[in-house]
Amino acid sequence: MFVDPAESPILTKATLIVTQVHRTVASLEQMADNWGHDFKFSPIRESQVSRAMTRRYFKDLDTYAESDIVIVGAGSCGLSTAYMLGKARPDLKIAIIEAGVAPGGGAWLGGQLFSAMVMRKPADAFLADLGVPYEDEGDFVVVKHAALFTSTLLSKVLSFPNIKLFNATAVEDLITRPTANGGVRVAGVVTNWTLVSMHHDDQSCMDPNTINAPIVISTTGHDGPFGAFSVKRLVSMQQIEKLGGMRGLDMNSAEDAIVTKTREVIPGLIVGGMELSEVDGANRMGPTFGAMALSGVKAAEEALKVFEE
Ligand code: AHZ
Repeated sequence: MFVDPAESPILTKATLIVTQVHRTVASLEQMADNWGHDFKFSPIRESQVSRAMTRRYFKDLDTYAESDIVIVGAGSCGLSTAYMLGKARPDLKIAIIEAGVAPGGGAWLGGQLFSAMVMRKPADAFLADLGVPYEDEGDFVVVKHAALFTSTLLSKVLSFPNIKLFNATAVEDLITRPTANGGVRVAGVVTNWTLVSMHHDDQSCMDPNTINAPIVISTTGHDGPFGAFSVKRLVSMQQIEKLGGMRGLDMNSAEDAIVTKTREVIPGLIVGGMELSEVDGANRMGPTFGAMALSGVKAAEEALKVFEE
């Protein structure tokens, strides 16, 4: 049967894509004709580059100074949280603050510098939703390279128009407000360039910046130079008595515990991922990442309850 392409939306779309591909190939071919002789980029003045970057960055700082949700830490849990939130609520302003230059935390490799990433079922549902291919090994699945998971997740998160990642920026403190019952709620974060945060001991007068938000989701990983940041601050703020401290490795109990315990630890502060193991004294799971993805899904659901009320 002959189908007129103009009559079929699928064929029309396919024709469009093919045309775009042809155009790109054609222009690359033209470019190749000029290698070595008069190759020319379009002209630019240096200040245009500077303004193109800084104008956008400062507009973002202005826009996200009042956010709906701040996610602290762009590891596997924080990025999974952001992905679910971005999909569910394009109307919310979501800022991600990541101390490192490179977002992704420990999820660029599967474990001990090996490439493959293991996720136990049912976390395969998250991979399927994301569109990351995997090999099915029965009770668990394997992504051929952890970087495929992290780069796919990152590219989807960064494509949401309502999510802004501020990397090379550290959360140095939490904004707090007193509650009616004499407690404390978290109402935002205090930020600084990470390089500045690392030099408070040898430089003075480097006051921070702030972001107000009714919900902060902290996913800063287990204790380390930056890790477990928010929950350690809760102890010094006397909002929790002491940390349980991450326990030894037990994959089975650790992953279940992290997902089960993902919650609002004090009003306004949801904690997910390995940061939680420090609060609750949960085991670590080592190189299995299903709990990070599903803790992110649960953290997003906990946050959305606030905006649905
Ligand atoms: O740079 C940190 C990392 O990218 C970032 N971060 C930490 N403190 C911060 C702060 N401000 C801004 N104060 C901060 N950013 O948080 C990110 C945490 O990522 P992660 O991969 O370390 O944590 P996760 O909980 O998403 O994933 C844990 C992965 C692990 S650890 C582990 C084990 O040790 O057994 N097993 C798994 C699966």
